[in-house]
Amino acid sequence: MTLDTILEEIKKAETVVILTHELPDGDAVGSSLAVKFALESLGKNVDVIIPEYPKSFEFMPGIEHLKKASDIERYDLAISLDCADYRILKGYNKYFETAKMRLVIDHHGSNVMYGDINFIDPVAPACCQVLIGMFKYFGINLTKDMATCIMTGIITDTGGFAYNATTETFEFASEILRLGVNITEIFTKALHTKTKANFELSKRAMDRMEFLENGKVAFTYITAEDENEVNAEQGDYEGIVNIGRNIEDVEVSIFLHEVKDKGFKISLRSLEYIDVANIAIMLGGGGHQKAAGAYQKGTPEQIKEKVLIEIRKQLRSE
Ligand SMILES: [Mn+2]
Repeated sequence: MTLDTILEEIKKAETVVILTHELPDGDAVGSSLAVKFALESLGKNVDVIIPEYPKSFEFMPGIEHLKKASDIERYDLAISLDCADYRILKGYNKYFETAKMRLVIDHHGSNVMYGDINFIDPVAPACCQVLIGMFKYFGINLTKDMATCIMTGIITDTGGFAYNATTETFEFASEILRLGVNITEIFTKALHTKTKANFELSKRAMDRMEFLENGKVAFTYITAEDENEVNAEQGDYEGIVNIGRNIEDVEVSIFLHEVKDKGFKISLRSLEYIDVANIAIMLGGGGHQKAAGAYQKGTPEQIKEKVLIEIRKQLRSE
């Protein structure tokens, strides 16, 4: 079984590096820290390379140990978490490529299986949830710190248990309450508290919001200039895509934000029947049925038209 092979590789490795996708979210950071704690409990030497992360995650245990880079040239084992496509690790993927063994753990159905070993559970609403069963199988003792990191990933990726949560999600939530994990703090810090810059960016995004296709599609964007003007930091655009999705009659929300050298990151959210993963794949990205993304170059107007072409195909077949 894959899990036995994974445990064998972990046991063999002396040096381990953990990597995740760019613009790391709560699931990326949470799963990385949880795996670090778990492997350290097995006596491993573990580096997590996450050069930048949103300030709102500063409450997470172990976050002070994240590294920007490493001196180790060749790790025994590299683990990629929450990262569907290895191109996303760009800039830091040298640690992945040079490692003696490469392991991919993820929950994206669109994962391209770029590891020597791939463990993908597309039913899990967060990569963090994939870890729960894995740690149990390995006999790793769940600590309060580990559980806090895992829960942060689950709460952020499910929008506070609203999307794709499974029975296992709630079973785990009940289990970790007994460990004394402060779920309220996770909700408050990782989900509810918005930075002032996020608020200012949201205002601009709302002002620009357009409703298309008889109100079924909401579209908006923010530019690098907007982010500069409000002194935005990484992650300050988080959640803006949901503003459109939460409006009456809207089935798909499209939100663009500019990313240096890459054009715009397109974030897509759907409510019921549109499969945004499909749309993202057509645009060179990926994701889940109701939450997906891709990068595109061009003006917001040009990108909007491209996305609309794909959305219309699905609206027509409804
Ligand atoms: Mn995730």
